[in-house]
Formats: sequence, structure tokens, C-alpha cells
Amino acid sequence: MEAKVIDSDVLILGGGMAGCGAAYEARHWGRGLKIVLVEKASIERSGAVAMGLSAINCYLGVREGENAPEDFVRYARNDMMGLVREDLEFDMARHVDSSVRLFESWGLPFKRDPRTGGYAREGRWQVLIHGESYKPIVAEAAAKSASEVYNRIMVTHLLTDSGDPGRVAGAVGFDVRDGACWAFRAKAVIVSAGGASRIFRPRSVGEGAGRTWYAPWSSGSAYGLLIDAGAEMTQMENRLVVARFKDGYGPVGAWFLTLKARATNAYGEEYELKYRDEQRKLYGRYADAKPLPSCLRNDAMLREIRAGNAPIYMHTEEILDTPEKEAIGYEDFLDMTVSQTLVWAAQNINPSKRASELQTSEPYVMGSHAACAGAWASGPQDVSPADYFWGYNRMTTIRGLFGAGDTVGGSAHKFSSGSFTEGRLAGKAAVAFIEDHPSDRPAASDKALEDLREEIYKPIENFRLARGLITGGSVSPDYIDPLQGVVRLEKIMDEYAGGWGSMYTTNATLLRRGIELLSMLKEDLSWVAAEDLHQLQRAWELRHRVLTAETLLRHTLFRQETRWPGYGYRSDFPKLDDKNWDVFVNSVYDKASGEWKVFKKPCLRLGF
Ligand code: SFD
Ligand code: AMP
Repeated sequence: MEAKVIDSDVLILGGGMAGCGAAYEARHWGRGLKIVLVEKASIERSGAVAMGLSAINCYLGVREGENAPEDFVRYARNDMMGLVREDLEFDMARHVDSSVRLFESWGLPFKRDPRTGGYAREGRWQVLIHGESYKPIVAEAAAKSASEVYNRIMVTHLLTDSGDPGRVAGAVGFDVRDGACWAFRAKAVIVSAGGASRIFRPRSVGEGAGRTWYAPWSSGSAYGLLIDAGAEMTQMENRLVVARFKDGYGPVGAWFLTLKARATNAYGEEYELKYRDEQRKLYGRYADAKPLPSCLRNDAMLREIRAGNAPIYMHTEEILDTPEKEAIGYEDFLDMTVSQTLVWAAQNINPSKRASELQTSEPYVMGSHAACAGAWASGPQDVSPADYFWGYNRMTTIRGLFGAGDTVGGSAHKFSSGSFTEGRLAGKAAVAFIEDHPSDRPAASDKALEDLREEIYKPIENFRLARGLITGGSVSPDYIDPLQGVVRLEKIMDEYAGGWGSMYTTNATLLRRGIELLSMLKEDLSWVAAEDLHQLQRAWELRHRVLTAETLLRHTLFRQETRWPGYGYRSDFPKLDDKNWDVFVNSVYDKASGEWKVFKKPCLRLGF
């Protein structure tokens, strides 16, 4: 395949919520710049918001006098058991309301509060929307802003400058429809390629195995691309486990916050505060925090399950007593998680008459929900302490390379609106970076491009060469296919890194063995085979997932405490240990030597 080469000023990789925000804002500040957006699916329906959402989970209501950005920082800090980048949280929070109002001006229908005429609240930070078409509405604004949008291109690698591996120069990938190789050169690059599902074994099995809570196509590219390029990462041990309706993974927020449903054990007993004494002994003051941090709500549920009091029920039947509430309940899922209504239909559950089971999910890696894994990024000049600011907002430790949304670590609770907002902040900063360095034109060497072009198609070559050696069936002695790879990854992570099958529990011995097994899987990645372009995409998604998983394992091994019970437990260090671990864990991977550096970074508090 010949490489088609595109030159640009700002290059955005991934057109989900953050990528769309980046395109919109970069156009505002960079009127004459060439802004190119590259997406592996099609931005109209891509990313975690593809099927729609029923709530926007980050809206402060500053103008309405509901919350101030400082309140939000305190909320996120408490929910993350103390460890957030307060500068990033504050910066996003002070701008997020304007993004939400933009969505409304573009035609997104909001539910209204009949008393105030304002947005109807789901909870203190969330507003209710009729959000089936949320993504097409946001994508339209991005499509109008970008100079060119390249859909159906799977980005596999970042390019760095031939003379300076610490300076980004663009990215390469291939067209998942016709196989063409694409090289995008750029002065600044924004990675907004989303979080990661299917790192850990999902609860769904067999023909339902594609079902996960976070999107199955969230393949960890945001992390894989960055880790491979040597960017510093943070909080990668802060995996996310969410409490969800069983089997369909329907979210619980609207049920708890708007509809005020009760969750109980098998015997009708509410359990959330039952374990407070134990939680206080192990995790200190957070056990008494209000609201109880998300991970401690999970922890209480897991303790209840371990005590033999499963199943846990969400009592929908107690609250769906008016047509209006019934509409809110159904629309919550029809706008966002249609499969949950299908589970109701398939399992004879009428939610007005019968409670639904709740269950904790497999862990995900992401930076925008109640967790904050991702890249270590510069904050804004006016808020960040010197250690957290290196010239441009949301720039990673690689010069000219920015991140937003799930990509950026340390700033939890952004959700869809905050990810879009962070994209806007990165877009603005990327334009400033380009304008400040008019003669800075990075270029990857022809040799590097040529090598990557070969590497990209290696799985197709593996298949072509070895397929004929199979004498019966489809299992090859010479290669593994991407699904076999992902299942092997999930098994390793589930059993050694504390997935649901291990009750989220691990220890140093398990983690070390997990790293060893993963290194063998990494060797076999050279022998992944792709029979077509779809499988070639799966092969590269697998590689990004494996890099994400390895970083998670190494961070989890390094942090010798249990910081986020309910998301993960270190059985050898069962307590939260503020004395030694009130810090971020950061890492850098050196691809050339294969070595990792994992180290502590101070968590600076800014007086909020
Ligand atoms: O209820 C490549 N989220 C919710 N946010 C809310 O505001 N309200 C909710 O109600 C939310 N809930 C929820 C949510 C997500 C899901 C799946 C469900 C329910 C079922 C979270 C938000 O969706 C999330 O925070 C943001 O979408 C994050 O934004 P961003 O931009 O960081 O990720 P993305 O939108 O997934 O976009 C990533 C894009 O990159 C593309 N991509 N392109 C090229 N090459 C590659 N290698 C690529 N890899 C990925 C993707 O295709 C995508 O377009 S609730 O549960 O809390
Ligand atoms: P979820 O539907 O679980 O993704 O949650 C949506 C939003 O509601 C997120 O901001 C959650 O942190 C919040 N949330 C969910 N359940 C609760 C709860 N029981 N108490 C407080 N906040 C919650």
C-alpha cells in the first residue's frame, strides 16, 4: 500500500466528545489553520456517546447560582479519595456550562424544570436530556469546524520528529474499508481517542460477550498511542468499576438521584451504610464523607455480596408509580443503554412490578467518569502550580502533543460535557502553540514512515503466509487471531490484576506473574494474524489494549496500598495509606529499551 500523505496544522485523533470540542475551539482561535480530524468509525455515531445519553453528568449551573467551580473540585477530590489534579478539575469546571449551553443552541433537547424553567436536574451535577441524537448534533458542529474529516481511519502510531523523539510530528493509520495507508503530518496533535473496555474479562459470556458498559470499541488507543510514544502517564492504576443493572449494564444515576430508588440486599435491607465501621478502620475519613465516594458505594455492595446476601436489588417497582416517572425510567435506558430494556423484555421483568438486580462491572480504564487514568498533562497558566505547568494547557510531556477527555489523567468526573470542554481547552492551546512557533515544522523520517507502513500490515502478511499451513479447522500453530489475543489478555487481567473473577483483589505476587504472562502475550503480538481489514483493526486495537493493561499492572504493583476499594484491592496492603501514598503514581515507557520508569509525583492541593 502506498502511503497517502496529508499535511495539517492541527491534527485531532479521535472524533468523540473531546475530539469534536477540539475541532470546534481550534477553528474559533485558528481561523486560517488547517484542522484535520481522523476517526476510526464515523464521527456522526462514534465513541462512547454513539448510541446517545439520557443525562449530561457535568453541568455546574454557575449562572443559576447552583454551584461554583470550587465546589466541583471538592466533589471530584472527595470522590477520588483525595487524588485529583485540582488545576485541571477547576479549569474544566469553570468552562463546562458554556459547552452545555452550546449543545442546547445546536438543537439538543433538554428536560426543563417546570418550577424554574431551567434545566431539569438529575442530581447536583447532572442535567436530564432527550439525548438519543446527542452525538450527531455535536459531530455536526465539529464537521463544520474541521477543514477535513477522515472517517474510517484507524490510527495505529504517532509519528515523532526525526531529530527529536520528544516532539510529535503526526500520526499514521489505515483505512478500514479500502486498506489504504495514511500518514498525517502536523504541527500540533491532539489525542482524543477515548478510554478502554475489554482489558478485563467482561461479565457477559458466549454470544453476549460483546456487551460491556463502556463502549466495546473503546480500545485504549488514547493510552496505547501515548505510552508507545513515551508520554508520561498518571493514575493508570485507578481503574473504574461501575455498579450497573445486571446483564444489560444499565446505568444507575437516574434511578438513585432522580427517581430516588432504594438499593437493598436479598432480604430488603439497605446496605450502603452498614459497613461504615469497617470502612472507617481501613479507609479513614472517607467513610464519613458526603456523598460517599463512588468506590466506597461499590465496596459496601461487594461486602454485602461476600457476606452471602446477594442478589442486590434496585427497587424500581417501589418508585415507578406515575406515568411521568415511568417515562423517565424507560427513557433513561432507551436513550443510552437500549440493551437494558431488552433484558427486561427477555427476562420477563416489568420494572413497575419487579425489582432488577444490580451488579458491579468489570474494570475499565478511563479518565472522564468516576476515575482519572491517563496522560500527565500541563494545566492552565493562571491556576497551575509551577510543577504542573509547562507552557501549554493540556500538553502532554511530548512537545506539541495534547490530550483531552479520557486521554487526560487526574481530572475525573468530566463525563461527556467536560470531555468536550477539555477538547476545547486543548484545541485553543494547540493553536497558541502553533502561533508561538511559526518556524517549528517537525518531520518524521522517510525511513520511519516506511518501517511503520510495513509494521501496520504485518498481521495481514502473517495470515497470508501461515493460513495455508492449517490442515483442518481454523486454529493455527503459527499465529493467533485478535479475538484469541483479547480473550487471553482478559483472562490474565481478571486473574492476576483483580478483575471481577478475583473479586477485584490482587497482590504483589499475582501482579508480578501477570506482568510475566503479559510479556509473553506481547511477544505473540508479532504473530497476530488478520484475515481482512476488520481483523487488522482488531489487531491494532489489541496492541493498544495490551499496552494499556501493562501500564495498569505496573502502576498497581507500585502503589502499595488500597486507595480505591470497590474498584480494586491490594490484599497485601489492605489499607488506605495517606502517609506514604497521598501522591500520584506516574510512569514512562521507553520503547527502544523496553524499560519502564514508575515513580511518585506530589499531589499538590490548591486551597479549594
Ligand atoms: O450514565 C479512534 N458517559 C456519560 N457521560 C455523560 O455526560 N452522561 C452520562 O449519562 C454518561 N453515562 C454513560 C457514558 C458512556 C457510556 C458508554 C454509557 C453511559 C453507556 C461518559 C461519556 O460518554 C464519556 O465521558 C465521553 O464520551 C468521553 O469522551 P472522549 O472524547 O474522551 O471519548 P469518546 O467519546 O469515546 O471518543 C473517542 C473517539 O476516538 C475514536 N477512536 N479514532 C481513530 N483511531 C483510533 N485508534 C481510535 N481509537 C478510538 C473513537 O471511535 C471515538 O470516536 S453514565 O453511565 O454515566
Ligand atoms: P451512573 O449512572 O452510575 O454513571 O451515575 C451518573 C451520575 O450520578 C454520576 O455523576 C455518578 O457519580 C452519580 N451517582 C450515581 N449513583 C449515585 C449515588 N447513589 N449517589 C450519588 N451520586 C450518584
